[in-house]
Amino acid sequence: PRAAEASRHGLDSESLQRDVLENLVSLQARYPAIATPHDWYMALAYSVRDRLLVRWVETVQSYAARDVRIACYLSAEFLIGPQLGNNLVNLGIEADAREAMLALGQDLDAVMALEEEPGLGNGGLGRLAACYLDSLATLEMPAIGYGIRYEFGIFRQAIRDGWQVEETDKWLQKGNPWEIVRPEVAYYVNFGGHTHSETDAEGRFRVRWIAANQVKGVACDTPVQGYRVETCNTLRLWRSEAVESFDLADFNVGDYYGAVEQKVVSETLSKVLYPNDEPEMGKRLRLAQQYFFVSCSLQDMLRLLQQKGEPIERFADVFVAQLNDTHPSIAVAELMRLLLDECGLQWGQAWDITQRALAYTNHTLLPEALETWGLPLFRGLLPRPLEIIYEINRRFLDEVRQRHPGDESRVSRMSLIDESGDRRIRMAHLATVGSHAINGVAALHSTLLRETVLRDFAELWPERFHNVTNGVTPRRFLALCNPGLARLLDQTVGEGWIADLTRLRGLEAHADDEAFQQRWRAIKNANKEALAKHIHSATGVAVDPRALFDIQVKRIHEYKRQHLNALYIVALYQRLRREPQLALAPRCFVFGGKAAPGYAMAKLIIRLINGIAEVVNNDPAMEGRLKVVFFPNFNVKSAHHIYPAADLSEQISTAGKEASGTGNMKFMMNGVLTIGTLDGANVEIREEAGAENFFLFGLHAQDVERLQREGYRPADHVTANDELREALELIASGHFLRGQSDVFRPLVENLTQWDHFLALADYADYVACQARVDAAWQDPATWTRMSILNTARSGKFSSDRAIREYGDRIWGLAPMK
Ligand code: 26R
Repeated sequence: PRAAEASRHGLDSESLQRDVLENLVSLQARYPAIATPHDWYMALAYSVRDRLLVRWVETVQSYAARDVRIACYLSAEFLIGPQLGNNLVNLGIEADAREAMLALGQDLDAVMALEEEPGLGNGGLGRLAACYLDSLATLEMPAIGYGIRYEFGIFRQAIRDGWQVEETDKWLQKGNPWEIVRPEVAYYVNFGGHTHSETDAEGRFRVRWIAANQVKGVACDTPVQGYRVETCNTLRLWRSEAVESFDLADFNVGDYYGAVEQKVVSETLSKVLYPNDEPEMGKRLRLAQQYFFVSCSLQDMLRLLQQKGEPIERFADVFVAQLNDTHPSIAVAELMRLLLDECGLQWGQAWDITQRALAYTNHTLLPEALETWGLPLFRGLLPRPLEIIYEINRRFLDEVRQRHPGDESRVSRMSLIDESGDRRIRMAHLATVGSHAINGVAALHSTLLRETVLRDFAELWPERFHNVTNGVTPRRFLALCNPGLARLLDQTVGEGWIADLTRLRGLEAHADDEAFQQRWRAIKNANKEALAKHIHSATGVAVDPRALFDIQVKRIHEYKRQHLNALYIVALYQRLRREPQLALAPRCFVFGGKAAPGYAMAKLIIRLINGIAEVVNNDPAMEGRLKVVFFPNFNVKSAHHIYPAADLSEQISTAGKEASGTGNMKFMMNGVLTIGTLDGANVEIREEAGAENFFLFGLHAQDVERLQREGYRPADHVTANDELREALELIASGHFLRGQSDVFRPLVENLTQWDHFLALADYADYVACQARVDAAWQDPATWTRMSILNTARSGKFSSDRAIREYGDRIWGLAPMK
């Protein structure tokens, strides 16, 4: 059907091979004899990109021409991971590419391993956005992802002397073949200055924002190919640049160095991703980043509307924008500003469009992670949006007063401005008031959201509150990263599972089949051997693939309780030392995850894990019994090796604290059993898998809430449990830090005095649960059956299901061919 099909778009291995060779010369200026591995990577990447471009152009054209609603996913983070392998899978040409590269004397896996991943996100929230883009394209739903093209993504984590050390992420150093920069798609964004009211030519009142500064945003596009469909959507990331004419003309005529300095300041805006999933109060640059990408994105949507020949009144019929947490919540004020000040609409109509166009997803209930901005900072940077927020608040609080006359405490609880202490803007309130739909990311989380953080709002507008349980893409996290298992699934339930994960139910019939179990185990063992090699090359530690691989990978945070896991390992270590004949199965504990650079306790937990690893791994008595590994720099790339090789998935956050979790789902798909609390999506994972196929322990969310309300005393648990007390004492003694006894003191004291996340309260039950894990592992038939059933019942956790729910319940948007 396509004119140029023959030349650069053939999907067979011969045309791929020809184009790789051609690109090697024309783009890398190399011939095979002198080509570096990186040259081969680039040549192949460009060949694959060519094959995406045809679909991309046609997809964009069809959205422009047809009467469709477009979902815009606004997110400060898109943790998309390596692109080559995923694009090969989604185009359905992995086997052909392998053949083509082999004919050229290259190994596809080795070539793929060279790719630097774009680490444009911190963890769950950013990776979720990437999974959702994959599903939107696969379901052929019109969508654009909007975000920031950080020059430096999440830092690279090195471990020196057991401590985390942050190194800069230079992902763009060798070029990025997946990106198309569009200098002609650019918008100006205002900062600072003041506002000025005037009456325009038609006698209408208008506000003008006289900015002190302007920055230009340039579109950098990445194609997002759906799985074996014609749709290829766009991820549009904004890069900041200086507006040269601005300062030169208005201020610094002739001031060349001043103008260059201005350029540097402007470019700083998209320079670096904030690595914190912790509150970073008063980070002016972070607010500037948020406003920058939101303003560019909304201006882009207005321009696309115009291109479609649609009037402004139709904005919300053509676009719906999903706010990924509060980071883009300034969109509420910015869309109002554009509609009022730039398009000349009246308040009522502008507000109606804004509310219909926006929807907000909350990803955390932790009070310290709820964004607020101090008024002086906000006013200095965004004077006009602030005026609009005041007016939104005035009208909103009138509505509250009308519904609840005389209830001024409710009014101050709900206000967009927190007036207790220094005045701050509550971004979650702004996002909620400006949206037609608000959702949490797992059933429990959505319930708690309605009952706690947004309780008053849920009472006012119950119909606006929803749940959409998170999901992850089975393309990347099963088909791509676990080819051995994928092949077995193809043979057993047919290839349809990749686009309809509920088909994995067909595995249930084989769960007790001995021959099938054996194949299942063989695949797992091969994956474990592969991970053992990666562990060895990354850490120097030799691990035995026959041991139970017990893995916790996620950001390091007290609420996620890596230290609960660590406490158990210390207790186990002491038990094994005392009773060498103990019949416990050999275990290999693997940890991975980054700590926010300013989060001292999280860094200390990393040091503790490495200290335990050093002692345990060097103790001859532990040989063949216990190993501990901290896998450095956990990211999407290393995740590909980790999830398929795990036996046990640690999901042990304090109940009520983890909004959903998504790693839990990636493990489950790969046939990994969960040891977990009733938190986030664990609740639903257990429901789907069946209680008998899930290792449950710990307090329920209500118990946690009650304990904390009534006064929790962690020391009581220490007194009552000798093993726990001895473990804490051993840690405090400096045993895991070459005898330095002061370093882990803060950690131990924090636990015994405060223990904000109830690790000690859950300790005994966790240990008891680990004993059940051990027993189940000792019977391979039981374990394998449970493993098969976990994969079989993981269908719900596909991001395809989640995106269908967003489409049906929130966006009013259906798949389109
Ligand atoms: C305020 C700011 C510094 C900030 C706070 C928190 C920035 C980033 C975060 C990270 C949060 C919002 C996050 O990543 N939440 C995670 O979202 C996942 C996807 O929904 C969930 O699975 C996970 O439970 C949740 O912690």
